[in-house]
Amino acid sequence: MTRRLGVAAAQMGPIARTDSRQSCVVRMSEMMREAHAKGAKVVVFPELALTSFFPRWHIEDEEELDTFYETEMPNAAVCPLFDLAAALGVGFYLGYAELVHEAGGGKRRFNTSILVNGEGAIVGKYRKVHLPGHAEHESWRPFQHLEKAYFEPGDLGFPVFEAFDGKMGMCICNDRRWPETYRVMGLQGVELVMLGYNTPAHNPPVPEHDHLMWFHNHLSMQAGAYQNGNWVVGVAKAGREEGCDLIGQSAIVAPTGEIVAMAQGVGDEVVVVDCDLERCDEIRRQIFDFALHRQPQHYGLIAAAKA
Ligand code: CDV
Repeated sequence: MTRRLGVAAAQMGPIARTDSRQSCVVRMSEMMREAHAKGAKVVVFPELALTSFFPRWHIEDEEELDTFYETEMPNAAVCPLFDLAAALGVGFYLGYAELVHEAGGGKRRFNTSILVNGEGAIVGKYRKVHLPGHAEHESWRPFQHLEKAYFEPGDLGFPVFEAFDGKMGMCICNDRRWPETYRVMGLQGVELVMLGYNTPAHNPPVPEHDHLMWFHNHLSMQAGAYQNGNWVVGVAKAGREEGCDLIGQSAIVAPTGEIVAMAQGVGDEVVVVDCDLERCDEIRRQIFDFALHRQPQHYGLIAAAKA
């Protein structure tokens, strides 16, 4: 028995600080059309796909900072993408910065992704749990990574959604490096984990790891796929963005841990794989049968607040 789902990794090249959301949506729409023509039913776009990766800048003016966030979804700028999805019958994963205005006048900020179905309706939402970087301006860095200042950790956990005739999960960038991310979704039977990333090729605190950035990217996603028996689609914003090199190598990983397709360059590029969601069972029954082999009485430390 097979249960096939055409999945597209829609890698994006750089987005300049002055690029409009509309121009990003035009690029994404073009890729959605290509993905559809290649048989895809769901298209995965990167993390923070509507703007340049703004945590690289120390932005003191709150009004200016707010311009990088979406206060509603969908909104006028992204409506053409939702409309196209509905017209083609293709769903998508989209990463964006979310600003929530609270009743008392407060603001909450999240690094968010949504899952949209083939009717153009939002069927899932995720807020990034693992925020890398730092909360204060650090002048020694060649570029900042202020996610800890510009977002709070997600408050939705790692939900799994019934969509596309399967069980879909989401995470965002740094989440992909943490085994707990996949395991919490694995325990809910996730079959396909979608994720977008912005990963600089240079890691200022540990430059001796720079040559390993590509390896660690794939290592994390391949381990997450194999150890939980699910597909992983990891999609980069890649290339030289505002002087900062971002890694590419967007990949689709089978539940066996094998990379079955990968982007070749660091620009806008669509990679499509016909994923058989039934293949999750191969690993879940034969290797990692959770019900049969897990020993959670020995795993308490993993969920303890502090080790
Ligand atoms: N956007 C990210 O979460 N980037 C991190 C970098 C800073 C290491 C990542 O894990 O790829």
